[in-house]
This record gives sequence, C-alpha cells and structure tokens, in this order.
Amino acid sequence: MAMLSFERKYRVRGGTILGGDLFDFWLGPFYVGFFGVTTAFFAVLGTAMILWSAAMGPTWNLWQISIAPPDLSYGLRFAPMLEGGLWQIITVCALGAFVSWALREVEICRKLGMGYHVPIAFGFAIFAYFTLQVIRPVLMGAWGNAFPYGIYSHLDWVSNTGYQYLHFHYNPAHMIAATLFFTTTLALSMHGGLVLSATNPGRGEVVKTPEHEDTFFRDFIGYSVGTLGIHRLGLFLALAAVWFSALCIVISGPFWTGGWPEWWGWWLQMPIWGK
Ligand code: UQ2
Repeated sequence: MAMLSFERKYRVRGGTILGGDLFDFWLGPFYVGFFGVTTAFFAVLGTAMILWSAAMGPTWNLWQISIAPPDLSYGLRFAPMLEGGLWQIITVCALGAFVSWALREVEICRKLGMGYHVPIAFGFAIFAYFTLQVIRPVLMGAWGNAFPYGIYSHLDWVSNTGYQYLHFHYNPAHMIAATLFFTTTLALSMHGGLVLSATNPGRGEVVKTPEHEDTFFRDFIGYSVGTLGIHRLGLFLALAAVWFSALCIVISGPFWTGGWPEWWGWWLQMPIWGK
C-alpha cells in the first residue's frame, strides 16, 4: 500500500489512553499525544537541571562533568540542591521522560492495532535503570548507592562497584547476563547475514526466498528456527540479557555483601567431596 493511502487510513483520532482528543495530533511526521507533551516536559526540565548542576560544578570539560547522588549519610532523605538534590530531581525527570516515551509508544501501537512488543521491550530497559537507581539504593538504605551522571564518573562507579565484590565475573547472574548478550549478537549476526545473503545473491542473480533461508540452516545444522522464530528468539535473548543484568546488580549488596568468588563456596563445601 502506498504510504499516502496508508496514512489516510491510519492517521486518525483515537487509541489515546489519556487526554482524549486534546493532544491527539501530529507535528510533521511525529505523533504528539498527552505523553509526547509529558516527555518534552520532563526532558526539558531534566536537561535544565543537568545544566544548572554543571554550571555549579568545577568544570565544563564534557568528559569530567559529574552530577553525584547525595552522600550516604543522607540515607533516603531529600538532599540540598547542590549536595545531591539536583541528582534526585534529574532522576525523577529521567524516569518521567522514559515512562512517558513508553506510553507514547503504547498509544501509537493502539492507533495501529499492533501488539505492545516495542513498549514492553523498552520497559525492560527502563526497569534496568530503575533497578540501578531506585530499587537497589532503597534496599541498601541510601541514594548514595546509585550511580552519578557523568561520562567518566559513571564508568568509575561501575568499576568501583565491581571491585567492591572482588571479581564481578564470578557473579552467577552476571555470567548468565554476559552469555545472553553474546548470544544476542550471535543471533543478530546470523539473522542479518542470512537475510542479506538471500536478498543480495550477486549481480544478475534472482533474489532468494525464505525457503532458501530455511534450507541453508537445515543443510548446515539440521534445524531452522524459522522466519518468525528468529525474531521471537532475538527478542527473548535481548530481554533476558537485560533481566539478568538487573538481577546481577540488585543481588550485589542487598543479598550478597561478600566477594563473588566466595559465593562459590557452596560448591567446594558439597558433601560429595568427602573429607
Ligand atoms: C533461521 C531462520 C532465520 C534466521 C536464522 C535462522 C529461516 C530468516 C538466523 C537460524 C537460527 C537458528 C537455527 C537458531 C540459533 C540459536 C541460537 C540460540 C543462536 O533458521 O529461519 O530467518 O535469520
């Protein structure tokens, strides 16, 4: 269907979950909606707070700017603006913008009569951020356990937090997450390679079909997951990677305070080894 006739059919009112017809319009190619307005509100306010904090800081060097959460001594209380209060407002704005963005995706899905796979997938990313910045700090009793907003400083936070548990690669959930991330890249490279090989067979050759794609993998490993299946697999692998990433950090501190190498003591202490 030509794009113009498709748009005439689907670019119509309805499908909103808040605001009714009020913001049910487009700005050029972009759907606005109530959640487009709230996304813009939180993004502009959050960015202004970042600029305010940077202006109060010691540097305008982009790599060195850092907005730290309140000191651990503030616990879960509100902190003065320049002692982590701005970090708290920025975090609220970030979550407001992320959730608004997801709900705008939901409204577009509803307009088109599509499934909610995209906003659900984005929801996993929001959940990972929420786990790092809210769930884990709350479980540990202080906002100071969250990461700072800065290009280098957030990398330092990851490194320091890892070494706090001696060797993060011994964290079993981290092992599963890393394996899922690598498997995601394996699946995407196989899928991208397979689709391009079928659609670009070479000059003068006719474009190949999904039958060819299936047959390649049946000949190669005796199994094809299928053209729909590879997308289900890809979505599952990616979401599982994010899920286990959130799990691996939320158990570090709230549920395991020692070094991760030490966690494997249960294996060494199994009775099967005898005395
Ligand atoms: C496939 C298929 C596709 C694909 C790919 C496969 C026609 C276009 C990549 C092959 C994938 C398999 C066998 C699953 C591999 C499992 C893991 C965990 C990586 O069969 O159907 O559609 O793109």
